[in-house]
Amino acid sequence: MTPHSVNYSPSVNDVLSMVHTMALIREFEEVAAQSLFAGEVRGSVHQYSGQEAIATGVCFHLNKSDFVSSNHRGHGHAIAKGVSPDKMMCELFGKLGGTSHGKGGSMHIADFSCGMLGANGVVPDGVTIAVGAAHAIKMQKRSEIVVAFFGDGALNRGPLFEAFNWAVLFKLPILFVCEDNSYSVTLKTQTVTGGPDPIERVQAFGIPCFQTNGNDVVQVSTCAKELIEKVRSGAGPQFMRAKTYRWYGHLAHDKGLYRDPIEVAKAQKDDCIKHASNWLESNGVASNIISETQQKAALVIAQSVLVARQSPLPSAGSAYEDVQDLVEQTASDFKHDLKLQVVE
Ligand SMILES: Cc1ncc(C[n+]2csc(CCOP(=O)(O)OP(=O)(O)O)c2C)c(N)n1
Repeated sequence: MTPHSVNYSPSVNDVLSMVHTMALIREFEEVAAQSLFAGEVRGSVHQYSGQEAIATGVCFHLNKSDFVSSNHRGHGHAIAKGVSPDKMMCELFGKLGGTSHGKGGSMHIADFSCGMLGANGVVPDGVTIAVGAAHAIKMQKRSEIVVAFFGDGALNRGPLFEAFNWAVLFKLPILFVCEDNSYSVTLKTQTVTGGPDPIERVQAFGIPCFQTNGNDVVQVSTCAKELIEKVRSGAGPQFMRAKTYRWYGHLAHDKGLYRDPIEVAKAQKDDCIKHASNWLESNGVASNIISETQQKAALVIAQSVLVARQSPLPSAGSAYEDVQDLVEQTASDFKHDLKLQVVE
Protein backbone atom coordinates (compact mmCIF):
# COMPACT_ATOMS: atom_id res chain seq x y z
CA MET A 1 0.00 0.00 0.00
CA THR A 2 1.22 3.52 -0.72
CA PRO A 3 -0.16 6.57 1.11
CA HIS A 4 -3.28 7.98 -0.55
CA SER A 5 -3.71 11.61 0.35
CA VAL A 6 -0.24 12.71 -0.67
CA ASN A 7 -0.27 16.43 -1.29
CA TYR A 8 3.44 16.92 -0.87
CA SER A 9 6.23 16.56 -3.34
CA PRO A 10 9.76 17.76 -2.63
CA SER A 11 11.05 20.96 -4.21
CA VAL A 12 14.23 21.20 -6.27
CA ASN A 13 16.04 22.67 -3.25
CA ASP A 14 14.76 19.83 -1.05
CA VAL A 15 16.13 17.21 -3.44
CA LEU A 16 19.44 19.04 -3.85
CA SER A 17 19.79 19.07 -0.10
CA MET A 18 18.96 15.35 0.00
CA VAL A 19 21.62 14.67 -2.65
CA HIS A 20 24.12 16.39 -0.36
CA THR A 21 23.08 14.15 2.55
CA MET A 22 23.19 10.98 0.42
CA ALA A 23 26.63 11.94 -0.90
CA LEU A 24 27.86 12.56 2.67
CA ILE A 25 26.72 9.06 3.64
CA ARG A 26 28.14 7.38 0.54
CA GLU A 27 31.51 9.07 0.94
CA PHE A 28 31.59 8.38 4.67
CA GLU A 29 31.11 4.66 3.99
CA GLU A 30 33.84 4.55 1.33
CA VAL A 31 36.31 6.33 3.59
CA ALA A 32 35.32 4.29 6.65
CA ALA A 33 36.03 1.03 4.76
CA GLN A 34 39.36 2.35 3.42
CA SER A 35 40.33 3.41 6.94
CA LEU A 36 39.40 -0.02 8.25
CA PHE A 37 41.58 -1.73 5.64
CA ALA A 38 44.39 0.72 6.44
CA GLY A 39 44.21 -0.27 10.13
CA GLU A 40 43.13 3.19 11.29
CA VAL A 41 39.68 1.94 12.22
CA ARG A 42 39.35 -1.19 14.37
CA GLY A 43 36.39 -3.51 14.73
CA SER A 44 33.78 -3.78 12.02
CA VAL A 45 32.18 -1.41 9.54
CA HIS A 46 28.75 -2.23 8.07
CA GLN A 47 28.40 -0.02 5.02
CA TYR A 48 25.02 1.56 4.27
CA SER A 49 25.99 2.14 0.63
CA GLY A 50 23.06 1.81 -1.74
CA GLN A 51 20.46 2.48 0.97
CA GLU A 52 21.16 6.21 1.46
CA ALA A 53 17.79 7.39 0.13
CA ILE A 54 15.93 5.80 3.04
CA ALA A 55 17.65 7.49 5.99
CA THR A 56 17.84 10.71 3.97
CA GLY A 57 14.22 10.81 2.76
CA VAL A 58 12.83 9.98 6.21
CA CYS A 59 15.07 12.20 8.36
CA PHE A 60 14.50 15.12 5.99
CA HIS A 61 11.07 15.53 7.61
CA LEU A 62 12.17 15.16 11.23
CA ASN A 63 12.88 17.98 13.64
CA LYS A 64 16.15 18.12 15.50
CA SER A 65 14.25 17.27 18.69
CA ASP A 66 12.71 14.10 17.19
CA PHE A 67 14.49 10.80 17.77
CA VAL A 68 15.77 7.92 15.66
CA SER A 69 17.12 4.53 16.64
CA SER A 70 19.23 2.37 14.40
CA ASN A 71 20.78 -1.05 13.94
CA HIS A 72 24.28 -2.33 13.14
CA ARG A 73 24.21 -0.50 9.75
CA GLY A 74 23.79 2.87 11.41
CA HIS A 75 26.15 5.46 9.91
CA GLY A 76 23.57 6.68 7.38
CA HIS A 77 20.87 7.19 9.99
CA ALA A 78 23.26 9.16 12.20
CA ILE A 79 24.43 11.44 9.37
CA ALA A 80 20.88 12.00 8.11
CA LYS A 81 19.76 12.90 11.66
CA GLY A 82 22.49 15.51 11.84
CA VAL A 83 25.30 13.88 13.82
CA SER A 84 28.60 15.55 12.96
CA PRO A 85 30.70 13.49 10.50
CA ASP A 86 33.82 14.73 12.35
CA LYS A 87 32.57 13.24 15.61
CA MET A 88 31.48 10.05 13.86
CA MET A 89 34.83 9.56 12.14
CA CYS A 90 36.61 10.19 15.47
CA GLU A 91 34.38 7.53 17.01
CA LEU A 92 35.33 5.00 14.33
CA PHE A 93 38.99 5.84 14.87
CA GLY A 94 38.53 5.26 18.64
CA LYS A 95 39.47 8.87 19.39
CA LEU A 96 38.53 11.25 22.18
CA GLY A 97 36.64 13.55 19.80
CA GLY A 98 34.11 10.81 19.00
CA THR A 99 30.42 10.75 19.88
CA SER A 100 31.24 8.39 22.79
CA HIS A 101 34.83 9.61 23.23
CA GLY A 102 36.03 6.71 21.08
CA LYS A 103 34.69 4.01 23.38
CA GLY A 104 31.70 2.93 21.29
CA GLY A 105 32.95 2.54 17.73
CA SER A 106 31.02 2.09 14.52
CA MET A 107 28.10 0.08 15.90
CA HIS A 108 27.46 2.34 18.90
CA ILE A 109 27.18 5.83 17.51
CA ALA A 110 24.78 7.83 19.63
CA ASP A 111 24.29 11.55 20.02
CA PHE A 112 21.33 12.61 22.13
CA SER A 113 21.98 16.29 21.30
CA CYS A 114 20.51 15.67 17.84
CA GLY A 115 18.09 12.86 18.67
CA MET A 116 20.26 9.91 17.66
CA LEU A 117 19.38 7.31 20.30
CA GLY A 118 22.03 4.96 19.04
CA ALA A 119 23.09 2.32 16.60
CA ASN A 120 22.73 -1.17 18.06
CA GLY A 121 24.42 -4.46 17.24
CA VAL A 122 21.65 -6.63 18.63
CA VAL A 123 18.89 -7.37 16.13
CA PRO A 124 16.34 -5.71 16.70
CA ASP A 125 17.03 -4.01 20.01
CA GLY A 126 17.20 -0.51 18.58
CA VAL A 127 13.48 -0.92 17.93
CA THR A 128 12.60 -1.81 21.52
CA ILE A 129 14.62 1.19 22.71
CA ALA A 130 12.73 3.38 20.23
CA VAL A 131 9.40 2.14 21.58
CA GLY A 132 10.58 2.93 25.11
CA ALA A 133 11.49 6.45 24.00
CA ALA A 134 8.10 6.87 22.30
CA HIS A 135 6.38 5.73 25.48
CA ALA A 136 8.37 8.27 27.53
CA ILE A 137 7.35 11.03 25.10
CA LYS A 138 3.70 10.04 25.43
CA MET A 139 3.84 9.88 29.24
CA GLN A 140 5.49 13.29 29.37
CA LYS A 141 2.91 14.69 26.90
CA ARG A 142 5.68 15.96 24.63
CA SER A 143 5.37 16.54 20.89
CA GLU A 144 8.43 14.71 19.52
CA ILE A 145 8.17 11.50 17.51
CA VAL A 146 10.49 8.52 17.10
CA VAL A 147 11.61 6.64 13.99
CA ALA A 148 13.01 3.12 14.35
CA PHE A 149 15.15 1.91 11.43
CA PHE A 150 15.76 -1.82 11.04
CA GLY A 151 16.39 -4.46 8.37
CA ASP A 152 14.19 -7.17 6.89
CA GLY A 153 16.14 -9.74 8.95
CA ALA A 154 14.61 -8.23 12.09
CA LEU A 155 11.14 -9.31 10.93
CA ASN A 156 12.04 -12.83 12.08
CA ARG A 157 12.91 -11.76 15.64
CA GLY A 158 10.51 -12.00 18.58
CA PRO A 159 11.39 -8.72 20.35
CA LEU A 160 10.21 -6.86 17.26
CA PHE A 161 6.71 -8.24 17.76
CA GLU A 162 6.75 -7.25 21.42
CA ALA A 163 7.73 -3.76 20.28
CA PHE A 164 4.85 -3.65 17.73
CA ASN A 165 2.38 -4.88 20.34
CA TRP A 166 3.45 -2.27 22.90
CA ALA A 167 3.40 0.54 20.35
CA VAL A 168 -0.13 -0.33 19.23
CA LEU A 169 -1.43 -0.88 22.74
CA PHE A 170 -0.31 2.58 23.88
CA LYS A 171 -0.82 4.26 20.47
CA LEU A 172 2.75 5.53 20.58
CA PRO A 173 4.23 8.24 18.32
CA ILE A 174 6.53 5.98 16.33
CA LEU A 175 7.28 5.24 12.68
CA PHE A 176 8.77 1.81 11.99
CA VAL A 177 11.01 1.83 8.90
CA CYS A 178 12.00 -1.57 7.54
CA GLU A 179 14.88 -1.31 5.07
CA ASP A 180 14.30 -4.40 2.98
CA ASN A 181 17.60 -5.12 1.24
CA SER A 182 16.64 -8.81 0.79
CA TYR A 183 19.61 -10.13 2.79
CA SER A 184 20.30 -11.16 6.37
CA VAL A 185 24.08 -11.51 6.51
CA THR A 186 24.76 -14.21 3.85
CA LEU A 187 21.19 -15.44 3.50
CA LYS A 188 18.35 -14.26 1.33
CA THR A 189 15.86 -13.31 4.05
CA GLN A 190 13.07 -14.96 2.06
CA THR A 191 14.74 -18.37 2.45
CA VAL A 192 14.56 -18.17 6.24
CA THR A 193 11.09 -16.62 6.47
CA GLY A 194 7.88 -18.58 6.93
CA GLY A 195 4.54 -17.50 5.48
CA PRO A 196 3.72 -15.57 2.32
CA ASP A 197 4.91 -12.07 3.23
CA PRO A 198 6.17 -10.89 6.63
CA ILE A 199 4.32 -7.60 6.17
CA GLU A 200 1.17 -9.57 7.03
CA ARG A 201 2.69 -10.12 10.49
CA VAL A 202 2.88 -6.37 10.96
CA GLN A 203 -0.66 -5.86 9.68
CA ALA A 204 -1.86 -8.47 12.18
CA PHE A 205 -1.02 -5.98 14.94
CA GLY A 206 -3.29 -3.41 13.29
CA ILE A 207 -0.39 -1.21 12.23
CA PRO A 208 -1.00 0.54 8.88
CA CYS A 209 1.69 -0.64 6.44
CA PHE A 210 3.07 1.29 3.46
CA GLN A 211 5.59 0.36 0.82
CA THR A 212 7.98 2.57 -1.09
CA ASN A 213 10.94 2.38 -3.46
CA GLY A 214 13.89 2.76 -1.11
CA ASN A 215 16.21 3.68 -3.98
CA ASP A 216 14.23 6.77 -4.88
CA VAL A 217 14.58 9.62 -2.41
CA VAL A 218 11.66 11.52 -3.95
CA GLN A 219 9.36 8.56 -3.31
CA VAL A 220 10.79 7.84 0.15
CA SER A 221 10.47 11.44 1.27
CA THR A 222 6.94 11.74 -0.12
CA CYS A 223 5.84 8.61 1.73
CA ALA A 224 7.73 9.58 4.89
CA LYS A 225 6.23 13.07 4.96
CA GLU A 226 2.74 11.62 5.06
CA LEU A 227 3.49 8.93 7.63
CA ILE A 228 5.39 11.31 9.89
CA GLU A 229 2.43 13.70 9.80
CA LYS A 230 0.11 10.84 10.77
CA VAL A 231 2.34 9.87 13.68
CA ARG A 232 2.65 13.50 14.78
CA SER A 233 -1.10 13.96 14.70
CA GLY A 234 -1.58 11.10 17.18
CA ALA A 235 -2.64 8.36 14.74
CA GLY A 236 -0.35 5.84 16.48
CA PRO A 237 2.38 3.68 14.98
CA GLN A 238 2.88 3.48 11.23
CA PHE A 239 5.06 1.08 9.25
CA MET A 240 7.06 1.76 6.10
CA ARG A 241 8.81 -0.94 4.10
CA ALA A 242 11.42 0.50 1.74
CA LYS A 243 12.76 -1.93 -0.86
CA THR A 244 16.47 -1.49 -1.51
CA TYR A 245 19.76 -3.37 -1.86
CA ARG A 246 23.03 -3.26 0.04
CA TRP A 247 25.84 -2.73 -2.43
CA TYR A 248 28.61 -4.41 -0.48
CA GLY A 249 29.04 -7.40 1.81
CA HIS A 250 27.35 -7.62 5.18
CA LEU A 251 30.40 -5.85 6.59
CA ALA A 252 33.37 -4.31 4.84
CA HIS A 253 35.54 -7.44 5.12
CA ASP A 254 32.82 -9.61 3.55
CA LYS A 255 33.35 -9.92 -0.19
CA GLY A 256 29.75 -11.08 -0.63
CA LEU A 257 30.69 -14.14 -2.70
CA TYR A 258 27.30 -15.70 -1.91
CA ARG A 259 25.66 -13.19 -4.26
CA ASP A 260 25.40 -13.38 -8.00
CA PRO A 261 27.61 -10.58 -9.43
CA ILE A 262 24.93 -9.89 -12.05
CA GLU A 263 22.40 -9.26 -9.28
CA VAL A 264 24.84 -6.87 -7.57
CA ALA A 265 25.68 -5.00 -10.78
CA LYS A 266 21.99 -4.60 -11.61
CA ALA A 267 21.27 -3.23 -8.14
CA GLN A 268 24.17 -0.79 -8.31
CA LYS A 269 22.74 0.62 -11.53
CA ASP A 270 19.57 1.41 -9.58
CA ASP A 271 21.58 4.01 -7.66
CA CYS A 272 19.64 6.40 -5.43
CA ILE A 273 22.02 9.30 -6.10
CA LYS A 274 21.68 8.74 -9.84
CA HIS A 275 17.89 8.64 -9.48
CA ALA A 276 17.87 11.95 -7.63
CA SER A 277 20.32 13.53 -10.10
CA ASN A 278 18.12 12.51 -13.02
CA TRP A 279 15.09 13.95 -11.22
CA LEU A 280 16.94 17.23 -10.65
CA GLU A 281 18.10 17.47 -14.26
CA SER A 282 14.59 16.83 -15.51
CA ASN A 283 13.49 19.67 -13.23
CA GLY A 284 15.96 22.11 -14.73
CA VAL A 285 19.03 21.78 -12.49
CA ALA A 286 22.35 21.86 -14.35
CA SER A 287 24.53 18.78 -13.94
CA ASN A 288 27.49 20.85 -12.65
CA ILE A 289 25.37 22.09 -9.71
CA ILE A 290 24.63 18.48 -8.82
CA SER A 291 28.26 17.37 -9.07
CA GLU A 292 29.42 20.42 -7.05
CA THR A 293 26.96 19.39 -4.33
CA GLN A 294 28.51 15.92 -4.28
CA GLN A 295 32.05 17.32 -4.24
CA LYS A 296 31.20 19.56 -1.29
CA ALA A 297 30.02 16.47 0.60
CA ALA A 298 33.24 14.61 -0.26
CA LEU A 299 35.27 17.52 1.15
CA VAL A 300 33.35 17.37 4.44
CA ILE A 301 34.20 13.68 4.79
CA ALA A 302 37.85 14.15 3.76
CA GLN A 303 38.08 16.82 6.46
CA SER A 304 36.54 14.43 9.02
CA VAL A 305 39.43 12.00 8.48
CA LEU A 306 41.96 14.76 9.19
CA VAL A 307 40.06 15.65 12.36
CA ALA A 308 39.99 11.99 13.43
CA ARG A 309 43.71 11.53 12.83
CA GLN A 310 44.51 14.60 14.91
CA SER A 311 42.17 13.82 17.77
CA PRO A 312 43.96 12.22 20.77
CA LEU A 313 43.21 8.73 22.01
CA PRO A 314 41.19 8.59 25.24
CA SER A 315 43.44 8.11 28.26
CA ALA A 316 43.66 4.64 29.76
CA GLY A 317 42.43 6.12 33.04
CA SER A 318 39.15 7.14 31.39
CA ALA A 319 38.17 3.53 30.62
CA TYR A 320 35.65 3.43 33.48
CA GLU A 321 34.24 6.91 32.87
CA ASP A 322 30.79 7.08 31.25
CA VAL A 323 30.19 3.44 32.23
CA GLN A 324 27.02 2.76 34.12
CA ASP A 325 28.45 2.37 37.61
CA LEU A 326 25.11 1.68 39.25
CA VAL A 327 25.06 -1.94 38.14
CA GLU A 328 26.43 -3.26 41.44
CA GLN A 329 24.19 -0.97 43.43
CA THR A 330 21.12 -2.07 41.45
CA ALA A 331 22.03 -5.73 41.89
CA SER A 332 22.25 -5.36 45.65
CA ASP A 333 18.96 -3.41 45.75
CA PHE A 334 17.39 -6.21 43.76
CA LYS A 335 18.65 -8.84 46.22
CA HIS A 336 17.27 -6.74 49.06
CA ASP A 337 13.86 -6.59 47.34
CA LEU A 338 13.90 -10.34 46.87
CA LYS A 339 14.64 -10.89 50.54
CA LEU A 340 11.74 -8.66 51.51
CA GLN A 341 9.46 -10.61 49.22
CA VAL A 342 10.58 -13.90 50.75
CA VAL A 343 10.04 -12.60 54.28
CA GLU A 344 6.58 -11.39 53.41
C1 LIG B 1 20.05 -11.18 18.37
C2 LIG B 1 21.02 -11.24 17.22
N1 LIG B 1 21.12 -12.39 16.51
C3 LIG B 1 22.00 -12.47 15.49
C4 LIG B 1 22.82 -11.39 15.19
C5 LIG B 1 23.81 -11.49 14.04
N2 LIG B 1 23.37 -10.61 12.96
C6 LIG B 1 23.94 -9.42 12.75
S1 LIG B 1 23.20 -8.61 11.51
C7 LIG B 1 22.13 -9.87 11.21
C8 LIG B 1 21.11 -9.83 10.10
C9 LIG B 1 20.74 -8.51 9.78
O1 LIG B 1 19.90 -8.49 8.67
P1 LIG B 1 18.95 -7.26 8.52
O2 LIG B 1 18.25 -7.02 9.82
O3 LIG B 1 18.10 -7.50 7.33
O4 LIG B 1 19.91 -6.03 8.30
P2 LIG B 1 20.98 -5.80 7.13
O5 LIG B 1 22.28 -6.36 7.66
O6 LIG B 1 20.50 -6.52 5.94
O7 LIG B 1 21.04 -4.34 6.97
C10 LIG B 1 22.35 -10.90 12.08
C11 LIG B 1 21.60 -12.15 12.08
C12 LIG B 1 22.67 -10.22 15.96
N3 LIG B 1 23.40 -9.15 15.72
N4 LIG B 1 21.77 -10.16 16.96
